Amino acid sequence: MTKYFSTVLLSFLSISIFAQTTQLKPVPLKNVKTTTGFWHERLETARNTTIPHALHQCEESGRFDNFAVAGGLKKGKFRGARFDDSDVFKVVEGASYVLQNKYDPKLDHYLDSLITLFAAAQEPDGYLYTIRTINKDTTGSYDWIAGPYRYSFENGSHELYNVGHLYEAAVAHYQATGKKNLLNVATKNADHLVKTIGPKPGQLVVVPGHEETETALIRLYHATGKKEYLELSKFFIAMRGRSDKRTLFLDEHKLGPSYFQDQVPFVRQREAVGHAVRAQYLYAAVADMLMVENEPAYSKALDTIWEDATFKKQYITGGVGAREDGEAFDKAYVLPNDNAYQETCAAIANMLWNHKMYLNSGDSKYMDVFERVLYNGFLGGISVKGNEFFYVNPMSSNGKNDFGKGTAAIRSEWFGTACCPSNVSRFLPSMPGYIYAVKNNEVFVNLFAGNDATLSVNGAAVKLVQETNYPWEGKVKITVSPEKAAAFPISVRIPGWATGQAIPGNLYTYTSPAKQPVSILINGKKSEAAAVNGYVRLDRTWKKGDVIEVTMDMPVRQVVSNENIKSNQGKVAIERGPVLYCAEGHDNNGKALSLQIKPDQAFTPEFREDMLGGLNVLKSQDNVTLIPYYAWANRGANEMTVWFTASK
Ligand code: FUB
Ligand code: ZN
Repeated sequence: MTKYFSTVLLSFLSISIFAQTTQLKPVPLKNVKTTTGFWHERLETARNTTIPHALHQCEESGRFDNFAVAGGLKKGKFRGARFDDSDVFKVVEGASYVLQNKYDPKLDHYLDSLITLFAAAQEPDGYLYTIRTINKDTTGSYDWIAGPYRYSFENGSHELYNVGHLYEAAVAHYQATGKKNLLNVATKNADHLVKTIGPKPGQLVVVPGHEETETALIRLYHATGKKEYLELSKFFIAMRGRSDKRTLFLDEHKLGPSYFQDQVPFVRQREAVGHAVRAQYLYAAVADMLMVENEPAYSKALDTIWEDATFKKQYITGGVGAREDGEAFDKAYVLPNDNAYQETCAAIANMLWNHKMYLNSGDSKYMDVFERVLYNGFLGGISVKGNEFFYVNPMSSNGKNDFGKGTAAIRSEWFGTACCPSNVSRFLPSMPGYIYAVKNNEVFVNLFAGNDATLSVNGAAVKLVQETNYPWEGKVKITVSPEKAAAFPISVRIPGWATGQAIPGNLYTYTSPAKQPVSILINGKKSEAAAVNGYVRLDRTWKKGDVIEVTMDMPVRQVVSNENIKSNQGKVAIERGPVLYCAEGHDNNGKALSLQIKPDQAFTPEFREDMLGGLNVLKSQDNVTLIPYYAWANRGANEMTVWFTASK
């Protein structure tokens, strides 16, 4: 790098002496324990099935052995693909959340044995990437993926992406156990990056080909206080769109630089483009950065990109990335149904991004998107039993054609490229961490799930007990118990679905958007507080055992798409509360695709305890039965559709 360039870049990075801003803080996962209901059952499934299953798959596929071989503990060859280390780190992250939910000495011990392998595989200077360490002397076929030297073909190699997941796992593990064995591996690697990559003379100028490291470095900074991690993340963000100034990417998808969000510097980006997981991990990292330093140019880019993604490029599930080629965002309103790509990882990335946007702003619209993805786009990615997955998530299926990376039209236990199952494994057990947020002395209740939580409000402990049968019923009871009687506001989110707005923007709208009644009782007495900006704010002196009861009417609603979405013209979808429904052939005499729905067709919810883990089906007079979209493809291949022809 020329002296001139390094000076310009250093000054670009150091203009960021911005004032600190006050954002919302999530309530640590350790302080929120699910107790009963929908999410409690899913967390139990994660603990008892998903995590053990994912660990087993990593073992069987050679992913653990790669660390043992790289560390000289075992003889053998590298097995798998260059991004496989990341799956192991993601599952360890998920297992650490499981430990945070409920300590399990066996799992703790098992993780320690894996961490020993990671430490062995790490090279003396901190570098960690099993494929290169094992194939040190190999040239030829490995060159194109790993590049001739460290970080030379970053997008192909995933060297930085992999260690990003290591950092996230390390922080989660440290929070779970208080032990630094994994954190030490992570910081040794991050210290190596800080030394090797950056704008100073003699350093490599490279950025992650697959974003993730940016957000992970900020998380590691928060856990360790080491400012250099934040600075390196800032460097990575600042260098995007300056590929002429650094190591070239390998354009394997021939989609050009926008595949990597590398078309122009981030501050000039205005649209959600390229690989959907990469893109949203970048946007999430910039939102993280905004929580440390208020940079208006970042906010402007982020807000505009968010509107582009949410108002024009999002499926009704909250899933994104319509296009298979490049696993990418397509053009505005191009959202096909049968060949929707909608990678499960992209749904997870959308939640992570929206949650950080929420923490920055306190705007409930981001939690509306989050909740939509949570119950639909995300949850559809894992089977009800917790051991089968979708990588690709279509909106309709004829029950025959292959649409995914797995077997035709059914879920798979694992994939060669296993980013989705490992991502589900880390996200699912982290869910309780998204239920609450606190800003100074104000408590925000954002999601509804049976749980006991302890929050710190102005330095004093407040216990909240939530009881609910959400998402099947719209009634939520919250018992508030501060240590001592104290005055503070509790803001309860009233979801968009309850106030007649399907989604922020006008991509999807209810055919009858009338507001439904929301009732609030405090200690049995009606509260006059109304929803403002998505929250009812209950500001009073709370004392031990005070009870808030929120009841939201949950009618079955028909949804139509913005007319620009060609694939949905003349079609309707059905929702109730946060849950999107679909028809599956199993419940409708083998038919789903040809079903029609009348404008006034009435559906009645019916709870079926025996079916697919227990759920509300919707039944109409003419015997059409709908199930939640998330629960499809759990009974073998069959027809399925979300969008129905609207009959007259
Ligand atoms: O490249 C790593 C992961 O594999 C990406 O996030 C997924 O989209 C898949 O390509
Ligand atoms: Zn994936």
